[in-house]
Amino acid sequence: MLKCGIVGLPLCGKSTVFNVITRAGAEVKPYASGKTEPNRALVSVPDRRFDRLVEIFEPKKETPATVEFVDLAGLSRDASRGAGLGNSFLSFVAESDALLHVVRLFGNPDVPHPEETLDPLRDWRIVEVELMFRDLGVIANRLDRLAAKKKTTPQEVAEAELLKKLQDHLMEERPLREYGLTDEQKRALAGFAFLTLKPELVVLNLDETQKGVSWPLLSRAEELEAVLKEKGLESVRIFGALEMDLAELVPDEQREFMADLGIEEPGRDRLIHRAYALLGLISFFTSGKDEVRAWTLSRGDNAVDAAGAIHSDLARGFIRAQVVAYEDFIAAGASLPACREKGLLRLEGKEYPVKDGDMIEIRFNI
Ligand SMILES: Nc1nc2c(ncn2[C@@H]2O[C@H](COP(=O)(O)OP(=O)(O)OP(=O)(O)O)[C@@H](O)[C@H]2O)c(=O)[nH]1
Ligand SMILES: [Mg+2]
Repeated sequence: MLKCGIVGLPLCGKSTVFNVITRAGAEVKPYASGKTEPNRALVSVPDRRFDRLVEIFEPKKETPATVEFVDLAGLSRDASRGAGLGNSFLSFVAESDALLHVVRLFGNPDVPHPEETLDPLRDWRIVEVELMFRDLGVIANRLDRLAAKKKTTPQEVAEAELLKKLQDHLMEERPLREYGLTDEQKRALAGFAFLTLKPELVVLNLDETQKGVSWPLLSRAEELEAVLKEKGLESVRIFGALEMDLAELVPDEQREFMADLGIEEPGRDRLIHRAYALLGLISFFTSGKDEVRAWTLSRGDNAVDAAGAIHSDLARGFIRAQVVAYEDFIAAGASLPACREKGLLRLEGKEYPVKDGDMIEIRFNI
């Protein structure tokens, strides 16, 4: 199961964002409690295509794609040197496949700010630097251990060389994702679980009391967004507190509430979609009277990977995959025979790269 970890300074609204996404009702509190065990929830990925397939096939069972979200404790300045919850917290970050980095842009005088003032760009940097320090610590440990060895293999010599370059890079306050590692190098370094190599989506948690044109915090948001853009990082704006209330309503009430506030699409859907894409995930569908199901693959996975996601037997006995794109299926009146007639239903071999939205049936023989 792929995991998205929610990070940020204490009291920036992480649990609020977690609740927006998961509707799990995790405790949102005015003071950092020092709780170490994170909240976790599996979230179904909203997908209109999936919903439509359920309407068409009316299956006995429907299984949407899921991603796990993990709500972590606040990361304080100097966490990498043991301050606050320190390293126990950072180990939870290490098991995440991608990070949602929440930055506070709401005023709310009832909620203290760990740095006293509101400065989103500074706050984002504090957390980034902590993540870099943690990666530096991991590298230093490994280099010490390699240096202590009496005999080193050629691979270890090469590893130490690369690690030293990464160390220099981090010392310039640049995250490892900006280093330009090859896929092969990334695979070799996977065991270190470097935090600054993880894909990151920055969530700007806006102030619901300052919506509108003359919003004084807007320039602070834009300042941060400009820096993120330069770094190639994605960001998304949400009204955390507001959307948390929204997520707790039934759909009818939600529509009313959104209309009142002039919100078009719930931040929840946007956040989940962006997180899913951030993780590099795509969905393919299997559909029939028994079950309509969305399966998760990584972008670039092939037809055998798709078979293997369903069952290892299907991968082992794989003959062909029968594939039709969801859009083609709908355009052909949601009829497989019509798709076949029009040549939209294809038979693909093992190497076929699965595309987001493919409807697949695996032909196999065991
Ligand atoms: N006005 C306003 N208050 C917010 C918003 N988001 C969070 N808060 C408040 O800020 C406080 C902290 O929110 P949490 O979501 O618990 O923050 P957190 O980052 O999980 O906090 P820790 O886990 O303790 O680090 C709560 O009192 C929230 O109600 C927001 O968008 N607007
Ligand atoms: Mg929290």
